[in-house]
Parts: sequence; structure tokens; C-alpha cells
Amino acid sequence: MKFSRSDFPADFLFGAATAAYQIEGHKFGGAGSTHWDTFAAAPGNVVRGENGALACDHYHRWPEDLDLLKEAGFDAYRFSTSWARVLPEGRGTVNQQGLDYYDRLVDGMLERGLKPFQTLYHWEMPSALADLGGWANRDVASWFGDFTDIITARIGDRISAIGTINEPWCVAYLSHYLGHHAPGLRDIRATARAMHHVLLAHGEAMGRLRAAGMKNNGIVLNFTHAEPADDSAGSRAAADTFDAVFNRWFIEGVTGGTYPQAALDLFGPHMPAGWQDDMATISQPMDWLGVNYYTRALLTHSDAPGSGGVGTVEGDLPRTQMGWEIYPDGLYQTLTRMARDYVGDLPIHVTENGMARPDLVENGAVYDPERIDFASDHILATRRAIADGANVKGFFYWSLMDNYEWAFGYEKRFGLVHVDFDSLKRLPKASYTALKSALAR
Ligand code: IFM
Repeated sequence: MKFSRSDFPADFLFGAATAAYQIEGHKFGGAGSTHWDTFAAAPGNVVRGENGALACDHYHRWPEDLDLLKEAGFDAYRFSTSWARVLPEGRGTVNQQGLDYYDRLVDGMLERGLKPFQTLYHWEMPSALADLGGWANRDVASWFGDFTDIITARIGDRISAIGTINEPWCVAYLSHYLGHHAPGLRDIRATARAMHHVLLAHGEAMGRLRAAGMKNNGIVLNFTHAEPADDSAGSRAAADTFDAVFNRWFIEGVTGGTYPQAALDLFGPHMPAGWQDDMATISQPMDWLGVNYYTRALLTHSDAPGSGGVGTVEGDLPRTQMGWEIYPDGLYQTLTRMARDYVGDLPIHVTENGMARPDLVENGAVYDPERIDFASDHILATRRAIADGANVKGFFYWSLMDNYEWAFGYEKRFGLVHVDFDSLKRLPKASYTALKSALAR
């Protein structure tokens, strides 16, 4: 790696991230069905119809996984607590086994000197609530608030930071308009409602957390750096619209209590009545912002119906196994933009950044030099953003280990640690060792 820990401020946190459904093994411990279990069961939605029933069996193997975090020299661990594991029906009866599990997990982090960074929602909508409309139903905000109270009452006393929702664009747009993620809808009315309710649920949870005395609360947004493919007016307009729907809707909602006009032009007629009255709840003060960053998009004008005038163009940068262009400068641009235009001195954490690669075990090892460069270049981009005034306080690599990559099943490998999905054996990759050395320097 081209950096050392000593290049960063003494209080800067290095960590790795995971999410419950992607690693735990959802069939264990009395968890209820989620909309991912049912989405994966319908043909064509997920590669090979795979689901998170077993995943990495982190539910039983978590001590070994936390040891891997500690041995790498990480300071913090970003994990998520599954709503359907704690409340199998989404509300009502609590699954004590689920609460006990998260209790053990958090104690395990503290015993190893790892700061717990919790995400409340990383995409496991309980099926019973999906039956009632899930994110399209306004009541989701109070259901989510109740879940927040229950899990916080059990583990909140030991948590360093809480993020309410992971990647609301994926929760709302990718899942209700593009149909690529559960619940797999392609419906603009459901999308407009989900775009709003996901932020209303964030606001509701912020209020509950504050009332419970929690002091380090934020949200995790995903950003794609938007660039016009050329200098034409059509490409510039397409980039603006993409930026409004993908990026600005969420950051401007939670920091300013407004939605960008370019996005309201698309969703306005389908928004729930009286949405304006919720904006104060949505934009209450936060303690930190989480930035997930993977790639850029090159935009051009499109006449396709439903495109909002937005088309994409293939760039010529090297790509990851996901087909995403590798563009570390986009992380620098995003972090400095957040500080300059939206959050000022509020702490920012890079809560996800990483690459998928078709890793193979050869002679008992995984050699992944592209991942070493990827992580190194993005960590250096983060350092540059700090030097230019962004108050970035942490960097979490996605992901600690190979896991369930949603609609791509187990095909795309993001981990620093290789997982054999037959034996479930963990094997640290060359990138894990390189990161460990950099953190020790
Ligand atoms: O695996 C996902 C994660 O759940 C959310 N952010 C992006 C990652 C890679 O696609």
C-alpha cells in the first residue's frame, strides 16, 4: 500500500464493513423472513437464485471473524443489526435469541478493542411489513422507530456510532424503479413514496435515538460522482438530473430539508400528500455523515421513455468485476463537495469503498494486486480531501470478507478475506496482509 497509518491524524479510524443479511446466515437463530428471501425465490432476480440463508455463517463463526479484524489492526467494525432477526414479524413479538446474538457480538468487539459502528437498516425489510407495502407505506417510519428503540435499549450502551439507513437510493430507486433489488418493483408511484419514506424513517429514528440518549447518530448515503460525457447542453442536463436523483435528493433532504427541483420534476406528481410537512423531521441535526463511494457515471441525453432524459456512456477507465470504473478522484470530489456544500465541519466517515474481483485460491493463497491498488488509491484520495479541509474521520473497507452480493449472489467477491462457500473456510487475501502492514506502520 502507498500509505501508512502515520500519514493520518491520530484519531482517524480504519475499519472494515459488512451487513447482516450478507454474512450472518439468516436461517439461524429464529430470524423472520425478509423481502430478500422472497425476491431471491422468484426466478431471474438473483444469480442462481441464491439467498442469505447460510451466507458466511457469521452467526456461529463471528469470534473468528472479529479476530481477523483485530489481527489486521483495524480500530472499528461497521456491522448491521437485522430488523427481521430482532422482530421476525417486523413489529410485535421480539426474538430474544436475536437480541442475545447482537449482545454477544458487540461484547466481542469491545473485548478485541474494536469500536462498534452499527447500521440499523441494511436492506432486510421483514416480509410481514413488505406485505403491507414496506417502504411505500408511510407507517414504515413508526415501525422502524419502534425497531430502533428495541435494539438500542439492548446494545446502545456499547455502540460508538449509529447509522440509521444504508444507501437510501438503493432502498428506494434501485428497488422500486429499476427493480434490481427487493422488492423488485418498477413503479414510479411506489418509488416516489419510498424516496420520501426512507428519509422520514431516518428522521423518526434520529428522534428516537436522541430521546434514548444516543449521541453519535448519522446516515450512510451512497454517492456516484456524476460527469457529463461531453460538453453538450444535453449531457450537462443529464448529469444534473442524475446527480439530483442519485446524490442531491438524499444529502439535501437530510441536511437542508429540501429536495432538488430536477428530481421533483420526475417524482412530484407521485409524492404522498403533505410531504413538505415532514421535511423538518427529515432534516434534524446529525452527528456525522457516512459516504459510500465506488465509481463515477458519465451521462448523456436520452430520449428513452422513463429515463428522465438521462442516458449513460461507457467510460474507458479500468473496471472492477462489477463493471464499475475505478476512479479514486471521484471520492476526493465527493468528500470535498460534502464539506464545502453540505456538512461543513461535521465528521464524515467513508463508510464503504472497495472492489469486486474474481479471486481464486492458487497454491493456498489469493493474490489480488488490483485490490491493493484500489484500496491504496482511495485511501490516498481520502487523505487529499482531509488536506483540503474535509473533516474525514474514518475509512471502512467494503468488505471484511466475501459475502452475498445481493442480486449477484455469491459471484462477486469484495472481501479482504476469501470465503470458500462450500467449506466456509476463511483465507486472508494479499490485500488483507498489505493493509495490515500499512496500518502497522
Ligand atoms: O454489497 C454492497 C453493500 O451491501 C452496499 N453497498 C455496496 C456494496 C457493493 O455492491
